[in-house]
Amino acid sequence: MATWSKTSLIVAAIFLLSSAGVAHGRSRRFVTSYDEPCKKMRLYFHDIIYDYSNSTSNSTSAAVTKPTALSTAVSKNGYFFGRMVVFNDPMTEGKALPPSLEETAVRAQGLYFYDKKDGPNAWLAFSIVFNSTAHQGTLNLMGADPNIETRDISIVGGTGDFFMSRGVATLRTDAFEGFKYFRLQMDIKLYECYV
Ligand SMILES: *[C@@H]1O[C@H](CO)[C@@H](O)[C@H](O)[C@H]1NC(C)=O
Ligand SMILES: *[C@@H]1O[C@H](CO)[C@@H](O)[C@H](O)[C@H]1NC(C)=O
Ligand SMILES: CC(=O)N[C@H]1CO[C@H](CO)[C@@H](O)[C@@H]1O
Repeated sequence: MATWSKTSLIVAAIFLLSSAGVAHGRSRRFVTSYDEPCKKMRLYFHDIIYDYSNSTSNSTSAAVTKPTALSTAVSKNGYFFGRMVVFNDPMTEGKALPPSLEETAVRAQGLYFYDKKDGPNAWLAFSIVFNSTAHQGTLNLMGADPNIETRDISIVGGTGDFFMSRGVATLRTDAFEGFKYFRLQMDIKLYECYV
């Protein structure tokens, strides 16, 4: 390494960057722009929770924990402390539910759990999986989801078309029907991405 000239290091760096850029069959440029997002998308996240009355095929999300002794003692209105929900939810560009809940070009796959003793304060970790003509790849998101009107979670990375992407997603609850259904508006803003 010590014997490498500056020029050969630069040549190697350019080679590595350009091979990443053409990895998906087209030449792309990596942009880092903290003032303005290099990419913006609005998607709606539909969480259709198995509520023991809807048919199982209508549900894309389910609680995977039983209430703990602590949550039974302190939680009200079903916001059980420690309640964890695993989902494989449809995501859409518009607000309407898609015709098929199981087969959409964009999915949100992951989990959330309630982390407040007496209210709907959650923590989210999931991937947005893109399988469309526009995008192939994933974005990985995580962060605190407090019970306030808009909240930001981190986009910590990506794969495929979103290789090495990072940014922020602003969430807003757009519809809420108790423990049966809720819809989140997600404004995805990438500040590091290939364009
Ligand atoms: C489940 O979905 C099917 C198809 O959309 C619908 O016909 C049925 O009424 C739904 N069932 C419930 C309980 O919502
Ligand atoms: C992606 O979509 C195609 C059809 O458009 C489907 O055949 C394929 O199984 C999907 N892949 C995944 C991983 O869902
Ligand atoms: C998404 C979905 O189909 N939700 C339905 C679950 O069942 C209730 C009635 O039991 C309907 O009101 C929801 O629309």
